[in-house]
Amino acid sequence: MTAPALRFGLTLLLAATLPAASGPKAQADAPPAAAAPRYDLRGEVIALTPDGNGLIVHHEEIPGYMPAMTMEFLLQGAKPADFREGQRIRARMYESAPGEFKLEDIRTEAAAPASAGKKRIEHDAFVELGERAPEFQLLNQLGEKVSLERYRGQRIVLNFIFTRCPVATMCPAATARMISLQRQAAARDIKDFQLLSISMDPVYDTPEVLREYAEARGVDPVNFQFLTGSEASVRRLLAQFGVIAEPSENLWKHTLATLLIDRDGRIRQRVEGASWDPEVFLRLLQ
Ligand SMILES: [Cu+2]
Repeated sequence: MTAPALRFGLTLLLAATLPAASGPKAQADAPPAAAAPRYDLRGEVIALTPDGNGLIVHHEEIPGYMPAMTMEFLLQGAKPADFREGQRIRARMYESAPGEFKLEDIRTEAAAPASAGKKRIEHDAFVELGERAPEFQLLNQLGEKVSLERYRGQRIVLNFIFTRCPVATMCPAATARMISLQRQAAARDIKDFQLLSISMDPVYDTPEVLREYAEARGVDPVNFQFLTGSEASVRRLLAQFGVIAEPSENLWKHTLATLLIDRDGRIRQRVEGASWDPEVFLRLLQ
């Protein structure tokens, strides 16, 4: 990854995930939009941005400029609402302002033809509400193997966090809500559900680290597990569940989502961010 590409990608995610923080830093060497060089881009639409003003796109490598990554784009000459998740696009990309990227001349492409590449794309495809949640093989905080299949017949509330998260309003707040959910469910005698928090930082978050994290917060492991696994399997799950995590000076710049998976393994509810109301899930679990 080239240094400028890394910096732009991170600045973009910082702006996207921490709106209260200062915006992209001015970069004196950024060219004005009209003169900015254009790059051919191919990729897949992951989602509309939370504010609806842009698209989150997983794009292929742009040789000599940027590696394959998932990032946000503003659109020139098209509306984000004209696109849907999973759509393949081609476009020209340019840096419209420091750390801000735009797509122009956007064309949709037919689904990739049957080829070696197709399997990978399907495997990483974003899973929508009502669809079956992707299967996974991970380890819990006790070092036990955990697969989604193991909980067939139960409801699952699932999110992604990492133990070193330094942003109080992000992972720490999300974990506090999961704990509150667990306690309120116990108080109301709600059964047959599991809380699963998958680490987006699996290299650091070993089962031992996750066990300490859980114990320090008084988590009852009977139905609340913290999961980790191989870097590749976690990256794939993040893509499938539409959660973005990119390396940054804060370790990971990331989005958050909490999902409810029903007894048949289908995604029934999805709430973005860390400030969700446990009551939303308690009502569905009741
Ligand atoms: Cu975090």
